[in-house]
Formats: sequence, C-alpha cells, structure tokens
Amino acid sequence: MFKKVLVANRGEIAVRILRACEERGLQTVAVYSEADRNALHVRYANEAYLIGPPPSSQSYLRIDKIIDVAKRAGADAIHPGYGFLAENDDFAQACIDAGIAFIGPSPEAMRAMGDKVTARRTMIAAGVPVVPGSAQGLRDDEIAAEAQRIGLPVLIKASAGGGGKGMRVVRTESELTGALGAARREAMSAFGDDTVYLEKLIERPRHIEIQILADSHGNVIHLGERECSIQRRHQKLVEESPSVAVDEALRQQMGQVAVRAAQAVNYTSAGTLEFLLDQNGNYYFLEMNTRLQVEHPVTERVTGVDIVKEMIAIAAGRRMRLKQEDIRAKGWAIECRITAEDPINNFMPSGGKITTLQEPTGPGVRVESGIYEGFEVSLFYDPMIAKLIVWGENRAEALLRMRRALNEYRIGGIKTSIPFHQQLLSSTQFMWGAFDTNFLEERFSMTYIERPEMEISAAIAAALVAHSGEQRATVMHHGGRPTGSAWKRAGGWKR
Ligand code: MV4
Repeated sequence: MFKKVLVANRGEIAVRILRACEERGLQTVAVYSEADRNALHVRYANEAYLIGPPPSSQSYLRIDKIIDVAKRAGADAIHPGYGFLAENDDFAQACIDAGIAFIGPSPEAMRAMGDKVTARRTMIAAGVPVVPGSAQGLRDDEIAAEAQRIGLPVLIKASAGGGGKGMRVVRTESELTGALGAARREAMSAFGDDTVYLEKLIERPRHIEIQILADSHGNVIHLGERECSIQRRHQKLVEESPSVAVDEALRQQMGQVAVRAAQAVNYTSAGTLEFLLDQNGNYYFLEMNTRLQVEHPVTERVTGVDIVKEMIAIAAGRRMRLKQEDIRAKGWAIECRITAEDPINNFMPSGGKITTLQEPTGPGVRVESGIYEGFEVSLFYDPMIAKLIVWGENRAEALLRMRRALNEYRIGGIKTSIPFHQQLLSSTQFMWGAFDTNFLEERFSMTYIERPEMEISAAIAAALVAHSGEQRATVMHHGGRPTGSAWKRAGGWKR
C-alpha cells in the first residue's frame, strides 16, 4: 500500500480524499494556490505546498509543479479529484513516468473515452446502445445528406466535446448551415478541434449515469444508477440514487451494459457511464467520465461502498473484495450542490467572507464542505462550496429530510443556492419525480409559488404513494405525466 498521497485539488473534494487517506493510515500532501493559503484542504493535510498564483492555469493545472511537489514530499501516489487535471491523460502519464501511482484510470482508457466519435465506435463494437448518428467526423459537404439519413431533428456535437460545448440543435433543413458553422467555431475555441458529427436529437430525456468500479485483475462491478436530470446550463444541481425512472430490470440491464463498456477499454478505477433515457424507456450511451464525480456520495450512501477508498486500493493493485452480488442499494439518497451563487439573480457568482456558518447535522445527513466561518470564497474557482447529502428509507423520507436539513443550513456573508433548493423541494413536479433534463430551464421558476393551497406534507405523502415498492418505475414515461396505477389511485393532478 502507498505511504503518502498527494491530493492535486482543492475545496470539498480535496478534503473528502484527504479524509479517506487518513482513515487508511496514509500520510497526506496538499497543494494550494495563493488564493487558497487559508483553505480547509491546506489545514487538513499533513503537509501543504504553494504551487502558484490564483488562476488555475498557473497553479492547479500545472503538471510540472505538482509532480515536482510530489517528488520533493516523497508522495508515492496522486489523487486528482474531479475537474482540473482529473481527465488529463498527459498528467496520468507524467505521474507514471515519475514513478508515482495515478489514482485513476490508465492514460489509454482516458484517451479511448476522451474523443466522442472514437468512444461511440468502441461502444458500438462492445454492443452498447448509442444514440443513432454518424460513425465519424463530418465534412461540411457531408452534413446535409447525413442529417437526412438520420432524420430531423438532429444534434450537431463536437467530437472533442463534452459538457454541451459545441452542441447545436437542428430542427429544420434551413438551420443546418448556420448551426454547423456555430458548432465548429465553438468546438475550435473550446477544444482546438472543430471535428463535429451528428446524432438524432432525443427529446426531453433523463440523464441517468451508472457508477462502476474496476480493479487491475479484471474484476468490474456496477453500483447502480444516479439520476442527474436536474441541471442548469449543463451544471448539475441535484442528484439522487436510485432514479424513479429505473426499475430493477432496467438497472440490471444498464449495469451490465456499463460493465461491458468499461471492459471494452480495459478500464480500471472508478468511472461513470452517462446515458440518456428517453420517454419510452430506451437508453443510449452518451459518454464516460473517467474520474471520481461530484455526486459520488449518493451512490456511497445507498450502497455503503466508500468509492474513494476503493480507488486508492485499486491503484495500489489490490484485488477488489466486492462482488456484484454484494452490492445492494438500500433506501434513497439525494444531494444538493451548495454553490456561491445568487439563484434569484440568474445564479450570479457571489464571493466574499463567510461571516456565519451553521451546517445541518442529525440522522441521515452528510455535509461535504470546503468552507468554514471566516473563510473567504474567491471567484477564481468553481462556485460549488459544499454538498448536502441526505438519506431516507424511501424517496419521500429523503425529500422531507432534505427540506429539514436545508432549513437548518445557515451561510452568512455570501449568496448561496440554498433558496433554489428550497424552492425546488416545494415543486410538486419534482416531488413526483416528473422531470427531465429540460425541467429547470422550461418548467421551473424561482419566484412562482406553484400550489399555495396544497399542504406540502400532502404532496410528499402523494409522492410516497407513487414511489412505494414496485410501483416506482411505472411513474413517468409518457409526455411528462405519471402513468402508474398508484398515480391513478391518488386521483391524478388535483388542479
Ligand atoms: C444529447 C441530448 C439529446 N439528444 N444527445 C448535453 C451534454 C452532453 N454530454 C450531451 N448532452 C446532450 N446530448 C442527443 N442525441 C441532450 C443532451 C442534453 C443533456 C444531457 C444530459 C444532461 C443534461 C442535458 C441538458 C441538455 C441537453
């Protein structure tokens, strides 16, 4: 096993990883920028090294400086967290070249999944369903015929893409040329590569992802799904596990497909396969995230597996003790991302000193935080400052517990996303689980009071009926309306 681990990250995820190291008896090394001299991860580690000025391009993204610190400190492994260098195959290779273990997948596996067109081709060969679309990057003169072959509406996507950059919807032939130019320009400036391809547009899908773990001895397991449809401008705000849209049969199918996908690229470490789930219950591979994800705690909470500790053991060459049959999800977990943004002012970033901080505690509550009272939130980095994760025996209990925990949360001095989460948890559509990836932007408002006459506890009780036992997966597949028998017994919409 390793002796000393360097965490090449900041904020809540650095603290999360440092805690896992501490519990495994490993020495820890933090790196920090000039803006993070007083950051929590610096205080938490056994040693900490300044690596540069505040901009991440001069600090957290500097491969040379981080490797240099690792050598100086005598670290034998590096965990990259998420973001920054986590999916940078050059960084993984630089670690290996320096004789330091990279706690993540191989550079080859990263590359195989980094390019979308290549990943699609590999997945098709492995029998993984992908969205109908083109098999390679397209020239300008090929686009029109390809769009016609696939059938409108289509989506133009950047091959080097991810996160929605370089993506354009095309609904009519006349939009094609303009959208193509825009997609190419955006892809070039974001990725330095203007290769684009087409996919059939899946209307109002859910975003469902499967967590996998793979060791270096050929063992691959999945830890079930996360529902990640509640997002704004491609930033997730709430995640849960399981999903109301996934029943046991679909879970097993998608899980097996995810395992096959990971095996197809000789994947090791923790990874996530992203799928779109359409209104008819069909699922399609989108992309693979070759890293630990922000929302990993909801999976940890329902399965009891510590994903970060597993990543460390896998990187050390250990054989996974867990077998697929050991994995059994219990209850329901929900995560709310707490960001330093003002939700009633278009999520405007909000920096400054944290003047008061009172974090929720009590049964079923977990807080992953990178802040403390007196800490100065800077605008240099991602606005996410903490995550609130709750667990309940079922979705209704988890929802009620999240409402309670959000009401306990006090963060003074800056604006946060807490009021957004409180409003979302008062949305009957959300309570019902009746949402898709378009929900926040098309059918949710921060100011509109949805059903003032309806007792919130009654709405949650209705949600409990809808999602009890086997009925869970019958909800929501036709035009956004629940169709299950429990829904009909509950009397449909009461408006
Ligand atoms: C799609 C899609 C519909 N149809 N592909 C957005 C980010 C990138 N990872 C893929 N994305 C999408 N691809 C087809 N063929 C809809 C989205 C999409 C989306 C996906 C997941 C989560 C949120 C989303 C929000 C808007 C669009």
